[in-house]
Amino acid sequence: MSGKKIAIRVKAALAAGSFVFLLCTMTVALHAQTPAAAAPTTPAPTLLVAVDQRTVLSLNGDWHYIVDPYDNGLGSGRSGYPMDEEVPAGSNKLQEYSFAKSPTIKVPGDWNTQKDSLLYYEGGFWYERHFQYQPHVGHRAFLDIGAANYRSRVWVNGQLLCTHEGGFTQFDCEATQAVKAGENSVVIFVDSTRIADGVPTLKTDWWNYGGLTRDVSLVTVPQSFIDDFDLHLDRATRSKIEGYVHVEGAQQGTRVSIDLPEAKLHADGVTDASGRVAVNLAARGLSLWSPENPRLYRVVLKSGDDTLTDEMGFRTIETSGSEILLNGKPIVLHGVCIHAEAPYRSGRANNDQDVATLLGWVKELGANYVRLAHYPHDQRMTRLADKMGILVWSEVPVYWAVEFEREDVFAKSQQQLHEEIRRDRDKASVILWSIANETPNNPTRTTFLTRSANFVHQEDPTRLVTAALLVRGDSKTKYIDDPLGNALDVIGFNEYVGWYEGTPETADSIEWKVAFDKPLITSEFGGGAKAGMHGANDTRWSEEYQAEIYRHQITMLNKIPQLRGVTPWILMDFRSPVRNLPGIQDGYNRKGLISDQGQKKAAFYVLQKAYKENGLGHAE
Ligand code: GCB
Repeated sequence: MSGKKIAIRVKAALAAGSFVFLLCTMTVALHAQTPAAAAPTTPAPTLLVAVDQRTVLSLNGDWHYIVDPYDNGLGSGRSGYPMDEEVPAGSNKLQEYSFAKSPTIKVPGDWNTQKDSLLYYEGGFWYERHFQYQPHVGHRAFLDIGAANYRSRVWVNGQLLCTHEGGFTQFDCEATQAVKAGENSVVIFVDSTRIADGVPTLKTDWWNYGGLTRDVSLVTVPQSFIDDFDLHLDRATRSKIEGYVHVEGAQQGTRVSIDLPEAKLHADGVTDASGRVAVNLAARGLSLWSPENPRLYRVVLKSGDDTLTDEMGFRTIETSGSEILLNGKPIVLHGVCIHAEAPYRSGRANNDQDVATLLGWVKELGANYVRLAHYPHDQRMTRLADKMGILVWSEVPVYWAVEFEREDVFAKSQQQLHEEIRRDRDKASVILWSIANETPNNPTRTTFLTRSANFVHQEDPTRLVTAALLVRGDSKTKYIDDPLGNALDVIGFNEYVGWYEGTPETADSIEWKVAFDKPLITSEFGGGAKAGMHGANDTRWSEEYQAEIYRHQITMLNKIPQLRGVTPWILMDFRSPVRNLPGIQDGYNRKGLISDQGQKKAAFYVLQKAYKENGLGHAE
């Protein structure tokens, strides 16, 4: 990105054959509840993994809603909506709300694209529905929320269960004491107001889709249950599955078993005082996961009355000098960035069809990799990436200039990283955790993000840490030397030569100076085009102009020896409130290779050719 663009943005942002089970005594603290404890709100202490693999009571569907820009329903007494009271007909009681008489909206789904009048709405919003439930003796119940953007509070039968901040990560509220036999009420208040001390902060180049944007369900588990596990191939020999299983509420000595039936692997062990069993399982001969061979194994975990089944691939990812090694072999990442924007209908992508369309296009492009920008996407995305053999960069919305000087903002970002990693550490596709995008280069920022990188390395030592950095320089020389690079395993850098800076040919004479002997990924480049608009190669917004940028960029990027990956910006046009050029943008960022209505632009084919001919980036 150009210096000018940086300046504008920073300014704007200111306003385990032999099977061995070992008791784990040391590493427990590493995965304990540290980030949650440090968080500014009161995140529920339990975070369930692989909820999508459990049998749950789905609460998706129609919910009553009340738009509440003045937070009126948060008031006490008769104005408080959480009690979810309905006054019988003919009563003299004064009640100024009624969920039963209020309209309904779909969950999952952002509110903005479900009702015309709510397109630009940001603020408080109440959701309500009833559900039938039969509590099971000796079991616990959790309300699982895939994502609620941005701040939320959850009540069951008038009892406040939890609050949560962060719009793109899953959380679980324990409802064991609140649920009753028969009919139950659940009320959720979601507030999408952008806040300066939020993650992200006030300004983003994407739509602030509010609401319960992902699946909501009630999960019933035995008194003691598997809430977390990490199983991965060891980097040194690639013939052991290492990690742990954690059983929430387990007495010391509780038995846990692991089975991979297709691989005929079995192990069992007992929990330590913290409910954890360390895993060290000899697993020679596994068919390793890769884009060419996205082999998944059924993994069955059992402890007492709880059984959790998952589907997992096994592979290693590491770097060596400027190489990225997948299963020990150099790999080049041919990718594209994706926003969680629903094709054809706009709004947040939230169903199987949405993700199948997006990742289908990725395959058609000839890519083996995606950058899921700029926040964790729906779990369907990483599940499907696992199945399709698409490698993934996953990110938290530490975007542009968040308030790096604030410790509570650091805690929020850390909480989001924790929630993201916990949900997706069972996915072989995910190889990179990105801690930030385009952040200003200053010591406060560098300290903040170095702490983030250290935190991620601690939480997940098996994957690589990256960030999309800005570059500096002029139209002749560009420098990739942001000191944050020292804390990263892989350097991502964004640049918009030919769009925000110069013309497509400007790329021809640029020399790149790189301060790190680490793998480089061009995490963004590109330019806008209105699908169907044709013109000369130098006509802005034409498909030809965008295609020309791609041609020159490909030639330029191939001159950078450490280049090991690219994710141009972006697969599909997406809504953004900062893109208002009438007739061209109309509220959409038009840098997609495909329009929001699925029309492929000329640049799509330029990139496809480069990928199919293996003509972009080389491993040594
Ligand atoms: C960027 C940002 C991305 C924007 C893109 C653009 O550098 O990382 O979020 O959407 O540029 O289109 O300007």
